[in-house]
Amino acid sequence: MLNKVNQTIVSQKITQKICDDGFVLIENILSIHELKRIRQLIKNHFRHHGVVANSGLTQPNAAVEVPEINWLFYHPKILAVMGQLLGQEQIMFTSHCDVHCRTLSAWHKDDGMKVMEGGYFGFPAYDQEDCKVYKVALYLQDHDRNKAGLTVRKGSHKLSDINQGEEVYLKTKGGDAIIFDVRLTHTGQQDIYPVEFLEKPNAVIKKGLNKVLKISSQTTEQYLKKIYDGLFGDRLSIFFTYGLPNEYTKNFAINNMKRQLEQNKNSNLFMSEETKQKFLENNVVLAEEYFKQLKQ
Ligand SMILES: O=C(O)CCC(=O)C(=O)O
Ligand SMILES: [Fe+2]
Repeated sequence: MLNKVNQTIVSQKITQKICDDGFVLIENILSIHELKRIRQLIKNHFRHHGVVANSGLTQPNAAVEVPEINWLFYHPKILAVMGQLLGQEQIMFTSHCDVHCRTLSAWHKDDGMKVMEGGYFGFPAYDQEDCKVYKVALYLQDHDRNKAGLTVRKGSHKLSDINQGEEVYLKTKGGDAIIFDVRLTHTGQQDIYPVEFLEKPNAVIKKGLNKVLKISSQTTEQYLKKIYDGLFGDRLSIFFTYGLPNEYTKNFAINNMKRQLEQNKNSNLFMSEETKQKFLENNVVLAEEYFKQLKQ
């Protein structure tokens, strides 16, 4: 157990690290029991719901659409870490939550610059110090022996060019959390094969099927992805976002919610009264207070 002085040193270190590098990795934030529970809830959800995206399934606006997982958003350990990173007890929950199943990814930032004019902040906010909007990424299985977890570009939350910044692959175990600045350049699993030793066989199979059976490489990729998904299991992940209670976080939340609604093709904006109460009890203010303007 850490004593109080050591705890303070650890928390100062991670607060400095997220400011400098744009990300931190916190091990074992969920217990094995919690991990099992959340995996089951998400698997059940994707049996009948979700939006087809990035070669897999995604559920945007999961804070509203999947109320069964709301306990995660006021999980004591997650709130304690967010409070430390944001440097104050009162923080804001943005209502952003995307849940993914078997999706692929490419280098991007989550500041919405590719989604709308000026991005979710309304302008490129790479040099703004008060802009502290941090995303929690939970990968719900181990990624310490494959390359299907999160890769980030260190320090890139201060840079607009997505090709800049040292590439760092984050070896996570199920139950760990990565917390990163939404302006950080990052990518999830980019290739259909999640481990390096399949790179060559994959290329040979693709070429062979393409040449001999005249199957297009896109169709081949779809078949191979199914096989790899079957072999390596469902790759599940959850992303949700908090920030300092200020204009940056408010604008991020409102504009990000527009994107989530667009993807879901609905206008479900608000969490339940019970969930709201839980947040308030934990000193978390809700960006959804500002969503009234999104009502049609
Ligand atoms: O697919 C992944 O692992 C990354 C997902 C991601 O970056 C996102 O949801 O913004
Ligand atoms: Fe992202």
